[in-house]
Amino acid sequence: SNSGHDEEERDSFDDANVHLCNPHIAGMEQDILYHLALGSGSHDLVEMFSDVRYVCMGGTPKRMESFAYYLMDEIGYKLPAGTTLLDISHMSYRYSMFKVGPVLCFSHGMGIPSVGILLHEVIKLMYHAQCKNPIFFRLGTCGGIGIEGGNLVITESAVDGLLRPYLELPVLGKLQRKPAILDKQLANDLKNLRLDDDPFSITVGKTMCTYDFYEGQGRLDGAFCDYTEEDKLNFLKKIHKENIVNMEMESLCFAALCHQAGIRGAVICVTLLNRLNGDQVATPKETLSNWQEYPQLLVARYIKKNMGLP
Ligand code: R2B
Ligand code: URA
Repeated sequence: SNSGHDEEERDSFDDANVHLCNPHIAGMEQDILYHLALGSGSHDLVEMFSDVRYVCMGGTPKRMESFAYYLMDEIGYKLPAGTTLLDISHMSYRYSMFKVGPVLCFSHGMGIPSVGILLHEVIKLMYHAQCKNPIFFRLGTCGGIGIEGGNLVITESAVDGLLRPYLELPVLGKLQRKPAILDKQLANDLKNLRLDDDPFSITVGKTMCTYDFYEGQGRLDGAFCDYTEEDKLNFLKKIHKENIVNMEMESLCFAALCHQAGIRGAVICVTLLNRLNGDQVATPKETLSNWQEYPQLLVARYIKKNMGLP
């Protein structure tokens, strides 16, 4: 059965605020955002976050911290002399969070359960803080399918390992399905920001989101494997024919929860390898870190342009 509000319901929203599809929150005395180490009772969330317009998330705390510093340069945001960026969620020991003017950067960990918990709390944070029309970005890594390492993929829509375009979640003993729809306009706007001398290509296509990095992505190099290289290649070629151009582990949930909340979202991933040529991530660390700056470069370009900065 389907869940969440439909197009009609969302179109009836007459303001830019983030609305929760949950009648219980408004009646709560306080809401504790446990994994962010924030709360509507303990913090003035409007004072702290109402200016947020862009929410950027990626797997690791370090990458999101360096993205925050990079953004600071790009948008000309200055910290008071002698200070450093604060990890606002450091007390949670779960996720990291850095704020640079209108941009909030989070780490989301690996996989659907981790990004899902974060999204519930960040969407509620947007609601409590009365943020207007925030845009969400996931900046990540992925395995390319027919795309060499060091190139960008922007997700047009996400599917699960059975090629189904929704997130399926057991709720009260029944399977609930949330459609994994992303903003096509936003994906194309991002793609159009590519400059001729960028060292990467940009492909807009479908993303397969899996529950595992090894067997779940058809790798031959996990601790277990009961299929052949031929089985693997047949599958990868089959999904490639269906315009699936990469595999990663969060897009399905990211797309589904953004869509249900009526929030525009985009998933921008750099390929670490072409899965048609292998399974191991063998590229030197130094090169990998350079590649992981490519999604950041593109998203920073989008934010600058959107803010009306040169
Ligand atoms: C991409 O990279 C991680 C696995 O290495 C996972 O979080 C993902 O989606
Ligand atoms: N992340 C994934 O999920 N898969 C890959 O192959 C590379 C990065």
